Amino acid sequence: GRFGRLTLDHVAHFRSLLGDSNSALIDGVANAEAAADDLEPFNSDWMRKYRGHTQLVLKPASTTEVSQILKYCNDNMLAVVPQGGNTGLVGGSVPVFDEIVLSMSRMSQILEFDDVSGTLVAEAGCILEVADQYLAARGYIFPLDLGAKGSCHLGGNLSTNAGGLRLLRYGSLHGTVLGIEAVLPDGTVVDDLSRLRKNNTGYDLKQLFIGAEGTIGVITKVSIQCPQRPAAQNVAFFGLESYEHAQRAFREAKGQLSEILSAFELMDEGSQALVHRVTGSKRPLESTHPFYCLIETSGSNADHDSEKLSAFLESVMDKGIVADGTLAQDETQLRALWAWREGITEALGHLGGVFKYDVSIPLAQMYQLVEDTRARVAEAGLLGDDADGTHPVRAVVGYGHMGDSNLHLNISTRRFDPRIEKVLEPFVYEWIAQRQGSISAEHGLGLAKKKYIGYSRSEGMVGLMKQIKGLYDPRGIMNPYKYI
Ligand code: FAD
Ligand code: 2HG
Ligand code: ZN
Repeated sequence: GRFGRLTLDHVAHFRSLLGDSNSALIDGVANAEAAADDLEPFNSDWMRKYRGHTQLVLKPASTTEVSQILKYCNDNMLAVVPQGGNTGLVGGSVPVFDEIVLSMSRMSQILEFDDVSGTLVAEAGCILEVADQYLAARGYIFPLDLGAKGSCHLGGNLSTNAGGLRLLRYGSLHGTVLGIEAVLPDGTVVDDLSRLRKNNTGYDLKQLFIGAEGTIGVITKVSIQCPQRPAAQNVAFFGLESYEHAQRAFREAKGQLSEILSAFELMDEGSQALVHRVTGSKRPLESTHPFYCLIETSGSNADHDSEKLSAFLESVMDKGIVADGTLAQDETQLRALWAWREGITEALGHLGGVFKYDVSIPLAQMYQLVEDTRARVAEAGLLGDDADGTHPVRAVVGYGHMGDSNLHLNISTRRFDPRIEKVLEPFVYEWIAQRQGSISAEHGLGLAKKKYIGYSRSEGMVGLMKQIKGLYDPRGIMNPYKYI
């Protein structure tokens, strides 16, 4: 109600800014039916759980164009959803109603790289994998890696403060991002594109944009500190008899592998069985186990690192911590082992609807959430996976970034069903709040968790966040209905 309705005059104005081609603008205002197919990918999220009804997608090619678009939208009370690769998992990247989608896909250039300091500057629409390949050719690595790397944008990564598979080693984007350029809803360009690590002159405002999910402005450029690419990477995959054993293995890994440890990931048997069901790939170990861990090391000396990893595996097997394990012998095997972890999201997506809970919980209690949720779903009579849909839940599985106390609780179903959601929410959020966890470790709030923020943040904190939102976006046009 409080936003303006898009008219042909508005569209004509945007055409005058961006040009007439379909690569710059998709217009469904003039003829909704003719544009429906072109608009569809911008209206539907990665999980096909959230669906908007935008009639207009704008694809600016420069910061000036972003600024002109936002100023016009602000003046005319037109709501805007910034969109990167549209791989977000909380419904934040698609409209709720008919908000304009501002796609960053045409702002994808790598602008600068300093091969002494490792500083990369790129436009926000640059795809993560493209940036990483560019860096690989120069002996560097992007300090973030995740399963959606082939589609997600750097701007989207910053806006969600994505964590990914190697946060354990390279830290969060709050530490590695050196600067940003962003545009505020009134068209003001925020030039904070520092290339340096140190800058203690006033408030560090760029941090507000990291994890803001497009609610206070649009990130247009990114400057980030990239580490040297490790000369050697090794991967071990092992099976364990209990979650308690996984915790012991993590402690041993930190102690024995210390500086070369770059990932410690956990998967339960349920998650691996589903990946196997979808991919049909041969399982890495001879027999099944209740839990699996994937350990990656990144160092400068291949022989030294693989010796260390083999010694580690031998030691944890001798101590009875690990039941069985395997080491990747070459790059192909390394990728194949990673696929059992990285491929879970995609595999579950193929099987139907997935209820996702991306949570931080103190390690000692982390897997208990999966067990308690499974018991609850079973008690409610929903677990069973039968064809007629009487028991629509296929499996309750857990996996995630054990090294960061970050669990991904996934409930795989035949289709999204409100009966299941009722059993899961607010149960899961209450469970987490009782243990002082976070209801969103790395995916953000978006639409999915907006109303549950109070389980992880006090009223005072939410009040401060609302003040910030009001200051940066006083007319409330940026990604409305989401976040707070
Ligand atoms: P989008 O989905 O397009 O947008 C996400 C949010 O950011 C939206 O609110 C949008 O409005 C906003 N936004 C996008 N671009 C901008 C911009 N330039 N300026 C302002 N706001 C913007 N996340 C993790 O943290 N760790 C993982 O390991 C991980 N693995 C994943 C694996 C798969 C297979 C998938 C599908 C997702 C995964 N994710 C993971 C979710 C993660 O949030 C995204 O993959 C990624 O960070 C989002 O980038 P995107 O460009 O797709 O953003
Ligand atoms: C991962 O770690 C991603 O694989 C996605 O964060 C998790 O699908 C999920 O729940
Ligand atoms: Zn994750």
